[in-house]
Amino acid sequence: MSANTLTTTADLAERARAALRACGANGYEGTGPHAFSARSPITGEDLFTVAGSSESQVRAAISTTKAAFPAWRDTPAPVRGALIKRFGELLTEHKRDLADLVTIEVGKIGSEALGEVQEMIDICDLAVGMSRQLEGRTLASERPGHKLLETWHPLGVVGVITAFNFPCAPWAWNTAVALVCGDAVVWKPSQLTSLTALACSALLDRAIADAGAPAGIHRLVLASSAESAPLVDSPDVPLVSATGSERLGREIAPRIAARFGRTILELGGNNAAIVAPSADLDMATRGITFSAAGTAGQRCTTMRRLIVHEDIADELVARLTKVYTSLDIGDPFSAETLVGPLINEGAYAAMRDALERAVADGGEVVVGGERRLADSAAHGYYVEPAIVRMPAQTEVIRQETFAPILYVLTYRTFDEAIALHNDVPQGLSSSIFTTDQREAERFTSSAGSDCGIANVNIGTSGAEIGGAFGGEKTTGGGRESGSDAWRGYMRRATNTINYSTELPLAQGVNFG
Ligand code: UN1
Repeated sequence: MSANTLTTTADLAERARAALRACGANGYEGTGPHAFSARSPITGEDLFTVAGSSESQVRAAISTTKAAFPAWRDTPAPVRGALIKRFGELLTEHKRDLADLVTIEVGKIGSEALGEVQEMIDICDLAVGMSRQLEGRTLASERPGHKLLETWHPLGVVGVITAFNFPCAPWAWNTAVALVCGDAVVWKPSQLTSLTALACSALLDRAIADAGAPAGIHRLVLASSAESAPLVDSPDVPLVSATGSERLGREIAPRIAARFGRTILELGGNNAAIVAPSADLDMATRGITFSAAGTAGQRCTTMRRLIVHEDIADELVARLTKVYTSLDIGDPFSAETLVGPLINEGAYAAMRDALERAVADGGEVVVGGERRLADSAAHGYYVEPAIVRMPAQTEVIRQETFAPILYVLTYRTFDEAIALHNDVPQGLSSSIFTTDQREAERFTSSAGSDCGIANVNIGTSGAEIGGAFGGEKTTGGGRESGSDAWRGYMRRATNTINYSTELPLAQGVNFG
């Protein structure tokens, strides 16, 4: 199949049904007031109708998970880990089915779709290990014969809200860790990617049955944002972990804060690379191209800004332009394709609008920006990734446009580069290409990048699951995935234990 011959909508629907069947998902097609269309950005056409969830079904999911929680909380953590081990096996067995669904619903190319499923498998491995290592600390007590320690306990029901662009990995980062921590989970995915969610949820249900875990510890709700309100507002959901836009964060964070609930927020990114004069330009060109044009610019970690030393800017832009011109754009099921479609017309309109604003601000579109394949797919939005040279970091650059636009700015001094880098509202991912150790160290120091992720000589996207994932400022401050991010899914208790025969009070207080 060539990148220009698109898979037909009928084939996509058949392939989606087959993958769902293989994963054990049944009874998902339906009509009624909450039904909506599953769609593929490959043709931009509807596949079939999916029965959605109503607000009362969301409430029921919260009640079910709440009722299942005590038994799960009381299950030893390594036994909880056995469920995740089984889930990881099922994900491995169905890797291809799940990747097919990711390609059908998001338009990701094969290796990126498989990579997303691999992230799920990896987090399962990590979570199984974690299940034997959920640890607290003992601390020095000021009182003789006293022990001071910290213990960590499951929280309850965790609401997991995920975005279309990574339809399964962020759910798995949250869910594998939350389940090992003894929590129950209600998942609300983007309605744009409900099929991937149905398949993942069916596999988790099977793992739950195989492991003999309580059936109600996980529920999937395919509800609209409005119908999902109880997940945000219910005091029965002590933690909401949400991935999505800054707008989503602004909408839900104050509501959850108003009931003193907790959040883990992973919102927008406006990720940049600084390219220093000493950079290995071959490596930089490859790293930048994957981060900026890969996934059609639809990762929260996508590189959106390039801050290049003025002496090498022309050469780097020329190299990138050459690579950009040869990128295969088209059907993500084609083996040659590197850039699949945007998710929908709205994403294309946002890209056009951003390019127009950039040009109005004095920008020059060096390459890309045009629509492709409109003749083969009237409703599919394939675009050429764009590079735009800008005279200054204007307002349009300071906003996240979820499309493949790379804005190029130049700098003269390293201080200027860092200042430009940090002068945006978002703080997710960042990178520097340099072979100068002083610059690399400064970039990763407290006086360097202000982001949650700061890389050296690799791009901004494609993080491994072993590290904590998330960012600062309007990115929301949450951390998911590896390191000690598990602590966010548990509550901490401080215990003071007196094993002496006296009752000394702290701070030397005398009371009678
Ligand atoms: C996202 O786009 O929401 O670092 C997550 C990366 C991936 C995760 C992206 N591991 O690009």
